[in-house]
Amino acid sequence: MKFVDEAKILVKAGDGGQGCTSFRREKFVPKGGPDGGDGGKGGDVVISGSQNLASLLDFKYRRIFKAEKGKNGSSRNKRGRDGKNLIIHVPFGTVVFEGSSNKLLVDITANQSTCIVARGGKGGKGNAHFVTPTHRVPYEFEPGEPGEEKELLLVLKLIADVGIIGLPNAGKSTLISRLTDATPKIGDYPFTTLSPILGVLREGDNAFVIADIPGIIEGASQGRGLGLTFLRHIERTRMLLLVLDVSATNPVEDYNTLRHELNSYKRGMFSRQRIVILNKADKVSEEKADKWRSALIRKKEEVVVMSALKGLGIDALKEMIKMKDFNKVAHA
Ligand SMILES: Nc1nc2c(ncn2[C@@H]2O[C@H](COP(=O)(O)OP(=O)(O)OP(=O)(O)O)[C@@H](O)[C@H]2O)c(=O)[nH]1
Ligand SMILES: [Mg+2]
Repeated sequence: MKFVDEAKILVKAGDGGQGCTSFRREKFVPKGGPDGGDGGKGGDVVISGSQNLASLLDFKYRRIFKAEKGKNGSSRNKRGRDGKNLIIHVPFGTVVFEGSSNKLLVDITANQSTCIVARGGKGGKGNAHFVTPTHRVPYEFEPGEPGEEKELLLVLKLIADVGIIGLPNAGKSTLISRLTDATPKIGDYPFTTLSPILGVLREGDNAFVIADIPGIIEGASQGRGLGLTFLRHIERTRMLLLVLDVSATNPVEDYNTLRHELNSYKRGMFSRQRIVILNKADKVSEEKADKWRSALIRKKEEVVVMSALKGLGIDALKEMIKMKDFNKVAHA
């Protein structure tokens, strides 16, 4: 399935129903008092989080969402029926902005899973409301109020505990396939992964949602490559796994690039918990791996040397993820 993480839609809440002008008809009374009922309220447009959705793809095909109008009032003081609310289902992690002002309307999470984004119009008053002692035969009625109409920008930020980040071809997808139940595409070329992938790592009673995103290159924070668009998906993770290819010319330089791009994307992105992974250790000598490991330890990093392809060091990494998360909770 194609992954879509941004969409623009138009929402229109229902207009209120019109009030009614009518007079009672009774035997021997040619014109009774006014009995025109009020119009019903227009339906609201509601955004609601759904477990079953993982992308905003549906919004590529349908962009206009209208809630039902309120019904008009009728005689015998009958109020028109209210319009039905229209519920738009979005994946958890969707942030909703008002298109015209860029104002944040709601961030759909488990804590706030629904929000009215456009309010239906009030129904108009029927002529029964306009009667006074000196105005016994009122013909006045109100039209319903129009429902709100808005352009919305939906932006999906995946909700994951751990984010995997690295230059293209470093072995990120191979790693998530080792850590979780995910089965991503793996290829011996850069930009194999074109959209984020989620997997779940179960460790005893703990479960971590892990996100693998497309590779980051120098300049990603300025929009180069695919990086910037996808950095938003690791914006909210608690922990980062920085994957470096230990057989590259200079893994420490790659580390510096990642650090720079993350910090330029958003301040504080690099200050969260992280583990640096020197991957593809099967391709280099032990001395070489040790050299880069020491260089990164001098930068105060916690480092795991491993081979995602051969499955070496996976258990140690799993343990470290669990311990780090445990420590964080213990110190919170
Ligand atoms: N020798 C060796 N090769 C590996 C290792 N891990 C991954 N590879 C290979 O490196 C290549 C890239 O792996 P991917 O997992 O697709 O890398 P990626 O970081 O997800 O790449 P992009 O999605 O393009 O950014 C594939 O050919 C993998 O088989 C490893 O530990 N050792
Ligand atoms: Mg990949």
